[in-house]
Amino acid sequence: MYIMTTIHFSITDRVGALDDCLAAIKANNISLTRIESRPSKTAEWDYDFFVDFNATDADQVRKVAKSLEPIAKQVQIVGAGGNDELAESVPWFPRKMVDLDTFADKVLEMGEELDADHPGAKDAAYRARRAEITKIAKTYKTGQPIPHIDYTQVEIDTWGAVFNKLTAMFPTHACREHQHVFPLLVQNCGYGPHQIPQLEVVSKFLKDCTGFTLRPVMGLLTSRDFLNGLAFRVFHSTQYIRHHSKPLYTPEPDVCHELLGHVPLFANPDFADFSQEIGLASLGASDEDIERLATIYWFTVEFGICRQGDQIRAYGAGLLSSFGELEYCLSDKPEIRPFEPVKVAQQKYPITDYQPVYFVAESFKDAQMRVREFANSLNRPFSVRYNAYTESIEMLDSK
Ligand code: HBI
Ligand code: FE
Repeated sequence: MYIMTTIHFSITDRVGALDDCLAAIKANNISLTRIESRPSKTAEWDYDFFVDFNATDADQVRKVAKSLEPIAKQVQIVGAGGNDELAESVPWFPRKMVDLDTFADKVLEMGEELDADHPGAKDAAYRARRAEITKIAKTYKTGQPIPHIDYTQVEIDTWGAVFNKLTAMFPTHACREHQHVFPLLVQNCGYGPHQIPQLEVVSKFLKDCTGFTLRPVMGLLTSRDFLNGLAFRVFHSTQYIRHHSKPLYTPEPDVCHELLGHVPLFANPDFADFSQEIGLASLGASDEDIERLATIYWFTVEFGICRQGDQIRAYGAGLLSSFGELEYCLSDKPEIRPFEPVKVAQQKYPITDYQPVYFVAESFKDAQMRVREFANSLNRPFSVRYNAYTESIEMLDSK
């Protein structure tokens, strides 16, 4: 396994300065995969360089850094593929949209290997169908249209059962942003009880609304990969559907959860900004900070509720796609606390039961501001910005 590495260094403008640095790297028998430069923010006429290469081991990474030290300034290992031996460095993160292609075969659970308690675990035909659908995600590359799926009648009936149950509750339980977008999805994206909308059509719609796009995914990604995608306004979406024997239950994300729960909110500009804010904070974050950000994601994008006038409504996709919990979360049974990221980040939560605690956001803008403040308090040696024109991450001043 190669270690995908990024090293940063600065040089003072002089003829041949970069050449010397590249020669030092070459002396380690390494070929670069990318090099980026920009005028330094810290000293006039200095230039920052970011070089990427695939190292064979941690030792090689350290050697390259060492050999640059005498001839460059501020030599820093920015990313080393999450390698533990280089724990002092910043974990690797995607810098360009195409870097997301490397997540495709890193899923935690795959359709072919369902847990024993999954409703479809003993259904060979269901497992084969899952494998057929997840193959699309496995081979998908940035920029391609998401292939069309001809859903079977059984699959459509499952979707229809979920669709009818949930849409009956949206007027009284969903936040106004969700309710505002839903009719547009019916008009433009084929939402309705008699067909399962295609990801490609939905992705194009979202792109027009907020710049968010969908990317097919085989199953659960690691928190780091999943959150990193949000920095690019990319939402990883499953394309398969839950087992027909239990239409109102799924132990994992499926196309009902994505399309009915997540998609309507990603069409809202404030919510899109909020989600990307979590994504940007996750780039190169430490494992502990990823855990904190994943918890914040859990209590907002998945299980968030918000104040709207004198009422409380659901905006989390886990709530909006669950018939039982949507009812429960607005009842007087769970505990409700204000959305304060520092506290939210420490909250323990069950994954399979209804949540005992929910956090109320005052608005998506307010929540975004609070998350930004929280992100600034995390210890990361640099800050990042997304450049939508080049679909890439720019690294700002080393802190
Ligand atoms: N992966 N495909 C996928 N979908 C999710 O909703 C998802 C994920 N990985 C992690 C995750 N959600 C969250 O629970 C947080 O850990 C970010
Ligand atoms: Fe989800």
